[in-house]
Amino acid sequence: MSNDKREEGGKHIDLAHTENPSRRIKPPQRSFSILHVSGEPEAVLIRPVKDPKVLHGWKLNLASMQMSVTAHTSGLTRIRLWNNDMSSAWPESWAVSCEPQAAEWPPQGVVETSLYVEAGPSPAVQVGPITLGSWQQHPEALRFSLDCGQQMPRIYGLGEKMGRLERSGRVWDMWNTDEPEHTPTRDPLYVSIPFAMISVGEQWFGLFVDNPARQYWDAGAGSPNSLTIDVEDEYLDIYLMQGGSPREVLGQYNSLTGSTPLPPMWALGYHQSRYSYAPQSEVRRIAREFRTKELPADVIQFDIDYMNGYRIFTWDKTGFPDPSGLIAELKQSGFKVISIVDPGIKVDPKYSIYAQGVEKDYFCKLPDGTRYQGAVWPGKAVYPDFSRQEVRSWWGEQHRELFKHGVAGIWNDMNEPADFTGDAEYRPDYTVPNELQVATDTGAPVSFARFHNLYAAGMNSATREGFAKHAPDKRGFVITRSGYAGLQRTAGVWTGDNCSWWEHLEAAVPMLLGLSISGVSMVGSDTGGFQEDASPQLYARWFSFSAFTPYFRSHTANDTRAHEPWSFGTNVLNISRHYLQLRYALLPYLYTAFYRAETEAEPVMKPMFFEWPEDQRLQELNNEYLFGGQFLVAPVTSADTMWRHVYLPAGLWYDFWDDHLYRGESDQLIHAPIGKLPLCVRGGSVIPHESPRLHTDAERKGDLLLDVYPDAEGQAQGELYCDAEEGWGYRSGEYSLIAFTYHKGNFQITFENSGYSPAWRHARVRVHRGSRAGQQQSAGAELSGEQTADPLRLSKAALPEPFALRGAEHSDARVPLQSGRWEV
Ligand code: MIG
Repeated sequence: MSNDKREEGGKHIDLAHTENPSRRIKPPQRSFSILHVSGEPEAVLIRPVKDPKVLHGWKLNLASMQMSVTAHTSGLTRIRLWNNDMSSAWPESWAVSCEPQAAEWPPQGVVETSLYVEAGPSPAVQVGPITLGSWQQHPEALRFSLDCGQQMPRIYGLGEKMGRLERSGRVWDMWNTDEPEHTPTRDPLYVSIPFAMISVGEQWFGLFVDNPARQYWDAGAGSPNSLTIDVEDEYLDIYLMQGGSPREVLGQYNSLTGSTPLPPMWALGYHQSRYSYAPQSEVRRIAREFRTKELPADVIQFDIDYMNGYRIFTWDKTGFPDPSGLIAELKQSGFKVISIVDPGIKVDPKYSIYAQGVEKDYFCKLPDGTRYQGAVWPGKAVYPDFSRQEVRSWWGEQHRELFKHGVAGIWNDMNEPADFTGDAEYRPDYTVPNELQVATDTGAPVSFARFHNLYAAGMNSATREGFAKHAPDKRGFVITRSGYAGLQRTAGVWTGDNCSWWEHLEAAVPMLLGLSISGVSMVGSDTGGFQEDASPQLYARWFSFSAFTPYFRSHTANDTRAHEPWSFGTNVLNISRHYLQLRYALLPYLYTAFYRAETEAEPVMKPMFFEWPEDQRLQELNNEYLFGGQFLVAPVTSADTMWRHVYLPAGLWYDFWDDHLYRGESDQLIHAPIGKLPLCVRGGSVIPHESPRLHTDAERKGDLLLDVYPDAEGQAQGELYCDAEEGWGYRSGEYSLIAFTYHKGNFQITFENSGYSPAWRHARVRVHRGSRAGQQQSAGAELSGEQTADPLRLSKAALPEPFALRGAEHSDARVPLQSGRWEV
């Protein structure tokens, strides 16, 4: 694959890099030719409905290709195009976990727009205002377009990308890449999810192109009313979705690719990491600091230096002589361990994993049958062939070495896969060569060019097999750097090597939102930034933001200043503690959001347009979002900025810190000194929370807390999900789902499922009345007084109090946590 590259005097020149300061990658210039139909449609599985052209299942021969179209009553259409003489099998789809069942016919109402397939020299599939067609071919790729006629689509999704939440006007590259320089136009990064939500007028569609080979998505850059997609393979496997809202379209996508499983509760706690905490005395010191400073936290992560010479699944005998003892001791103080795993296996005949893999023939090979050797941290390395079930099981098995000592979670890094022998300048080539082959279980080898984006998927499912085998009673927890569509079933994603830059804090918001609406609910960024040294102010702002993201971890590189909550002085320590306590207080709320992520594929972090698709002001809003369904978060992402502009959509909104009431559909300027994350609660909410603990294994004290924020009609509702917080009992009904409703002084609790007795016997119900006082006159006033002199000098006492219980008007009642109705 040549991307603006040429050889010059034997030296490899990357034009994209040398000629364009942003190193923006353009798809290769190829001249495609039109695909023609030869002959009549064959195997017509057509059932006409209103119009004879409305088809159900349909297949025809093109000159050199075949095409099939299958429509489902659910609003999902699948279109496949394949080469008659395709040399090898398709790589298995690892994205689609369950094929939709053949729909009943005639459709039961869901498909409102008819589906047309125009047979003719240039076949086209038409759904409402959308036409899929212009099929073209080239020896190296296939191309097609999605055309929206006279309308300009808005395009969302596409997974982990830099830049705006609304993706149109650019060409996007789907090619998993170890790219540490996340500048605004840099693309691709580590994860490829070729799925977009497309809004045309008031209608919502989804497009998923299920090909793990490289894809280029021209999202309205060439022509504003269409998308043109090049896939570097001999087949196309396309799903077109149709729904009444973005939520419905995402639901369709999730019904194909699966949802994010409920994590164990501890994984929602705080994770502390750095490259690397080693030797073990350093790990102990970190754990101790958390406890002496009374900082809630659940996890310490072990980066690559816990290993013996970067040999995967080994321990450094000098630095970590007693992993079992260490991990048991950490457990005493409420810490779990997540350890990093890389795919590259050191070439060392004395290293048993290498020796076994060689003997069993488990590593990727060149076409001439020799084992490919690349290089990663351990020096020369080989890469397991994760396309094979046998290899995945073997890899899963190796986790025994980690789990037997008590490791609780796995962090899969470098799985694009990165290869240091590749081209470090042109990062998409910083990987194993495309000529490599994976053997697959079909018996037909597939070139790495066609498998590349699935490599991490294979590694992640192998990790899951390890959990299933060696820790079957645990839910397990996997966080990955790379992945493909459907990755949410096996892992969460952290967004890789950002920098301690304000720009990267700002970029993290749309980046995490893009992943969230591409099916991945468990997402987070390196708090404080990975490369470079955070300033106290940046760390404090990033920390408060991350407390309101699904995966909450601080991390930093090996050559930077310390990035622990106490590394930036007392003020930042106080701010960090405050947000840790808030995070831990809200764990019941967050856990409930994750229950909805598993059962209803509802993203935990949601862009604003997702909830209010009709509000024009929200269509391109990058810097506000919903956390769960009820908190609006508007982080401050620039230095020395003490006020934040926030647009509030329809409804009634409560300032979380002082209960100030805002009418919706309004612009607000909210006071936001360093210690204050602008946060609003949606009127009409009941928020379940609890007294913060130091870690999630600690005993619970006190009642369940239910804060009620009535809407303009005096009503509110909320819910709480609870279970054993670990293990699989919940899948067989051992959980409770409790609904709360409030209406003008009446509070009702309904156990919709009562398979698990909640830890709380009572609930304290506090009804907020909202404060009419000017915002700056309440809690903010104290802050502004202090921060005018020095915004970083923020004493513990001056931090805003959560849930506005200081001074603000509210009522307070204690009720038993059981189904019933009370006056509050
Ligand atoms: O190329 O294991 O993104 O989080 O600390 C660096 C060392 C390899 C990259 C990961 C980063 C991790 C680091 N790894």
